[in-house]
Amino acid sequence: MTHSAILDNVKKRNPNEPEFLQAAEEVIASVLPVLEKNPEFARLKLLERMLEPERLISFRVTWLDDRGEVQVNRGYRVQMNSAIGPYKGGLRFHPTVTPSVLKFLAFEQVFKNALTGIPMGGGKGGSDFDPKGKSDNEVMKFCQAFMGELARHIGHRLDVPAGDIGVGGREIGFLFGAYKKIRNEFTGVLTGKGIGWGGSLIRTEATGYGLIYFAENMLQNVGSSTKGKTCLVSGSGNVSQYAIEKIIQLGGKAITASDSNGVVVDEAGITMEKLEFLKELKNNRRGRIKEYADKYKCTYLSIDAKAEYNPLWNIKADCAFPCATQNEINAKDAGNLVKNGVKLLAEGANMPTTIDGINIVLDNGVMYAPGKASNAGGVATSGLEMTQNYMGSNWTREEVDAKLVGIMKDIHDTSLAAAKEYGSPGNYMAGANIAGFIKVAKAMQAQGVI
Ligand code: NDP
Ligand code: 2IT
Repeated sequence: MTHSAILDNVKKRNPNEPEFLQAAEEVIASVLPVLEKNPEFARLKLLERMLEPERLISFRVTWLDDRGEVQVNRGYRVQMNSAIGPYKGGLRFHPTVTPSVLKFLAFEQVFKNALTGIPMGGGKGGSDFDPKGKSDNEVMKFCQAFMGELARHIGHRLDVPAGDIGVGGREIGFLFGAYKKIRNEFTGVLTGKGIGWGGSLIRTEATGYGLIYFAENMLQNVGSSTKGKTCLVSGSGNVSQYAIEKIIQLGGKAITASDSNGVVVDEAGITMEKLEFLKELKNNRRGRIKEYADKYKCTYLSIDAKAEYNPLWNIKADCAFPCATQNEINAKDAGNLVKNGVKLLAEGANMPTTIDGINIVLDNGVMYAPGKASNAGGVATSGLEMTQNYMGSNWTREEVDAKLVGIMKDIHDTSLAAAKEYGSPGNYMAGANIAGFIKVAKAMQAQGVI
């Protein structure tokens, strides 16, 4: 089948799922040369099979808020592909969560997890529950109700969820407690657990650190490094915080952070001390980023979600690291990045750049790393957490960090090699899609038509 025939078919089957179709379109275009070289993959309809979730679970979540009012949310788990290992991927709690969003995330997760070299299949889940403005007690009540249903569908050898937007250490704790109570077993059914009850050192830092390790590999590949580079970072959550930390540690200068309301531009550079304030503000007080601008007297730019472009991507810099959410860089933003001299765009978020945006940066010679390669450090370290749980012992901080550094280099090198082999030298997007696809395709081929 041609690119457009496969894509048309996916469109017909998933008519109201723009995010899923966007993720699918990018991968289909990248892997066509593989299907041409391996007609057996095409005959077995491996790509078509990968585009269909093995299982999609949707359930009602009912809970009582602090006023005693009944609240009704929707919960989901998309079990996308288990060819190379148990389903693995995060849970997202955000009002924008829909089956389309979770299917795009689960689909990308399959390729990302394959790239890590750790045997993990792909999945994603979550709810339209909005943790913003909720008390700890309400978040706990919701997590317990959510796990009340999810528990029957997951397990440490079956499906191992973790965090994503709106799900951090607090939520994983409540979810784990609920699972343990329901199933009466202590297993590594979730990752991102606390240190002291099954968690791995470095898991909290891993996505952000891994992103900057990946970018460092890209820069070193062209004889440069992070040192001295001015960097734009979006978001102010888990991924952003540790991306900023690693940029500082490698001698770069991070000058922005944001939340859904606005952007702070700190021309002097975010220091470790300012970053501690940001972590306290976001993780403990759960406040808004404007407080940072007020405290450190720097520029604050409001974000208007309906505006043509995001002011964050219209600032002079060398590198850009989107770490907030999907489609935060559109074609106009991509044009602004190019205009402002940005030479490297590496994605911490999942699918933060639209297809038009990607084409613009690639056409203008910007080095571009897709999230499924550059943000894979988080799930890779989740894989290391699973391994430690299975072994029943723990690695040190240095051991886990060294493994993370090695995995990011491997993903970098594998993506570049696959891109070259299939005729798109230097194109990390093509390379990551191809390398991830081949790994999963071979496993599916060996396991028969199921
Ligand atoms: P957090 O919930 O910790 O932080 C999310 C950040 O993004 C917040 O600053 C939030 O601002 C902002 N944000 C969320 N939605 C929007 C939106 N619609 N518009 C503008 N800003 C928004 O999440 P993470 O840091 O964990 O995740 C960030 C991204 O990284 C996501 O794309 C996620 O899928 C991806 N990722 C996460 C991994 C992980 O290990 N956690 C691993 C790999 C990828 P506000 O507070 O205003 O909502
Ligand atoms: O998008 C992602 O890779 C994550 N949210 C992390 C998933 C995981 O299982 O650690």
